[in-house]
This record gives sequence, C-alpha cells and structure tokens, in this order.
Amino acid sequence: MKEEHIPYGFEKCSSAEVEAKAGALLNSMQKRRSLRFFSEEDVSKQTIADLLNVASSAPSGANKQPWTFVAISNVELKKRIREAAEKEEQQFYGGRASDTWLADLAPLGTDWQKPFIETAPWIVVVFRKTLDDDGSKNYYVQESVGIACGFLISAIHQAGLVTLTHTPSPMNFLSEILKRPANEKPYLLLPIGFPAADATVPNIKKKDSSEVIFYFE
Ligand code: IYR
Repeated sequence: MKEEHIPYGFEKCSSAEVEAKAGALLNSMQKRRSLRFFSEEDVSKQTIADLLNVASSAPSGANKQPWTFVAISNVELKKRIREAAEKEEQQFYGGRASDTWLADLAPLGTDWQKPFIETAPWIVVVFRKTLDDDGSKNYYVQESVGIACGFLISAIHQAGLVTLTHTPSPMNFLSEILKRPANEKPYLLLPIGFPAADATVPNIKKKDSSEVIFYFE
C-alpha cells in the first residue's frame, strides 16, 4: 500500500556554499584513517547512541533496514570477544589465508593479535538480517548494511573519534557470544574510541582520482 507523500523541507544553499561544503568535507574525510591503536579513554553512551542512529538512518532495500547494531563496553564481554577473534585470526595468519592474501596484507603490518578489541571503550558488532524478524524477505542486504556501515565510519570520523573495520573470519562466534537470533549474521566489528597517544598508521596512499573517477560531460 502506497504511503502518503509529505513535503521534503529542503534547505537550499547557494552553489558557492555547496562547493565550499563539498571541499571542506573532502578535506575532513581525507584525514580519516583506520586506527589499530586505541586509548582507553571513555566515550559516552550518548555519543555511541547518536553515531549508531546515524548508521540506522541509512537507505536500505525497500526501507527494510536489515541490520542490528550491538554496542559493547562491558569489560568481560570485550575480553571474551577478543579471545575468540584471536583464536580465528591465529588460524588465518597461521595457514588459512593464502600466501597472496598475506602478501597483500603485509604493508598494513597486521597480525593475529587484536588488543584493540579490549582497549577501545566500545566495540560495535554489526549484524545483517538475512530475513526480517517476521520472516519476510529483505532486499540488497549486503549493499544496505555496507551503506549503513559507511555512514557509521564517516560519522565516527566527523565526531572526532576513530575506528577500524575488523572482520575476524569466520565470525559466527559473535552470534553465540552476543546471543543473536538465527536470522542475523555477523557483518563487521568496529572498535570505537580515541587513538592512543602514540598511535601510528601505515604509510599507504589512496589511488589517484584519475584512476577511479571518470567523467562524461
Ligand atoms: N581479518 C584479518 C585479516 C585482514 C584482512 C583484510 I582483506 C584486511 O584489510 C585486514 C586484515 C585481520 O583483521 O587481521
């Protein structure tokens, strides 16, 4: 059944303002980096709630919002998740990953150890809903949840915090530890917090825009 349409309430900016806003956003977003070294400094629950509500405002297939965000600051739970993630990662780095994959990861300097899962004040585990809670179909689930996570990563940066997209593989242990129902599958784990005072990042570069952006005018 078609819903009533209501006015959008758009606040129009001049093209000069639009250009200035886009430029400022580019400048800000180009400073974003995936961080692996976190401070133990606390982040308020209100902050996390606001960021997760930004993520949950993302567009999704048929507006079904096929996601669940589980935010964890509980120390014992973070420890259990770290231990379970490291068990999987030990196997990944110790033989499950192909030599090509490990060679591709080498510039990042990652290994099986994931201390950030415990150090960061919050970790958020994102679940994708293969089916909705009422058993109805969801659409473009991977795309929708990916877009919501993009919103979240961007919001975390805009709020002055840092994160990392961590994908322990396989990550079914997250469903068990966090007691999620069978229609939800773990999608991504994001530690959220402030960077450690001595945090470093690998000296890697993004592709030049000429390699990734093409125009027809
Ligand atoms: N899940 C592992 C491996 C890993 C895989 C990719 I692709 C990365 O970009 C980074 C890491 C880990 O988190 O270390």
